[in-house]
Amino acid sequence: MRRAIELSANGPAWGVNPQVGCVILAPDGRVLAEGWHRGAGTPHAEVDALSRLSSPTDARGATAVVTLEPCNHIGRTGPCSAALIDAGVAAVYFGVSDPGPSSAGGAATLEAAGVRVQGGVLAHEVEQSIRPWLTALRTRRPHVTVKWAASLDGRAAAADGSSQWITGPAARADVHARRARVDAIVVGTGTVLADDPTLTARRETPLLDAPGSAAPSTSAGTSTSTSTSTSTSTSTSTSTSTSTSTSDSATPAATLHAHQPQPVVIGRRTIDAGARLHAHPEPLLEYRTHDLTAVLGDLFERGVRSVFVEGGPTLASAFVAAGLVDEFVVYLAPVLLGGPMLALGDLGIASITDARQLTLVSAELLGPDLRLVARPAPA
Ligand code: AOF
Ligand code: ZN
Repeated sequence: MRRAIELSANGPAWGVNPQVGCVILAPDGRVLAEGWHRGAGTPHAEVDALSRLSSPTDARGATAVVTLEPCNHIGRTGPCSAALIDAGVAAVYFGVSDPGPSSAGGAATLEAAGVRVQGGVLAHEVEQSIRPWLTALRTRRPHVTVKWAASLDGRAAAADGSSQWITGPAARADVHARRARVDAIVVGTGTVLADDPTLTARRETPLLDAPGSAAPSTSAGTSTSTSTSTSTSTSTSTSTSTSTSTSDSATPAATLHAHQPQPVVIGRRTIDAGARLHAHPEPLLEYRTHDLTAVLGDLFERGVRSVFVEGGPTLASAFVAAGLVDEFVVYLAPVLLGGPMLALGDLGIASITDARQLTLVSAELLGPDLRLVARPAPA
């Protein structure tokens, strides 16, 4: 199962489908084939592994170890329960039950066909490896990560509103890597108007960090992007418009990651003021509402399973107040700003007894900065 989890990580962390890995073993324990899922519409891990056997007959009497319960439905591909039964597999070990209402039931189908089935193998490890996707399927809304960068005293901006580059290149590279693992980035209209953010997943070149090296002088930031914003359901947005803008040249050596998350803007003012996110490669989704539950529900219906909220203090506190945050990623820079520009807006907490309790998951130095990851404490 550890190997299956390892294999699963070869697939994309973003997207409508989960990362799944599968190992097929001979009765004597030899590995006969390995497989993993490469994204929606491609074969599931089990079918991928079966297709890599030297001979299809090798599966007879074999054991399949798969991170997720084999599916039982015809979706974009056929049911894996049937594929395993047809191949003659004698035993199936899996980590976590399929949370999908239509795809679940593979274990029972396998058992009914006489296959030995054991679930819950390294369940905790598998849960952690696909936590955002499982959260999304179980709650029927995308997994929500809220991110901010702040001074050591928790300020996100100086008194004049300037906020860019509080943290250093390592922290920024970490943000870009995390953007590349989610389906959408959510911002509020205030942030769009104030910061004119790019919100793409870029990989900073190591050269920028190397001591004594000058930043490359070539500009890669002159491409022009044209975007069409997509109308959301009638209750949330009616806007369809196009914009042309020049991409951010502040990071000349940045390389775009292969996957770009979809930008999502919440609030009225962007649309009304005509402000636009620039240099975004995907259709922009705009929601003229502050009903975050409705927004997340619509995003889920559109196949969005994970979002990264980079919306500034007002939007971040709205997500917190609504109890819609699964994870916080906070970057603290060793600077002091003082003043009122807090990283989080008002949460309506009058007394310390009402404080939101979190569990700190990790604390790590990224260059000169500190990255904290926290999750809501179990009730
Ligand atoms: C995957 N890859 O390896 C396994 C999955 O739309 P479909 O046909 O691709 O089905 C997606 C569902 O199948 C998914 O939500 C999950 O419940 C189940 N198992 N999915 O993408 C895999 N084993
Ligand atoms: Zn399947």
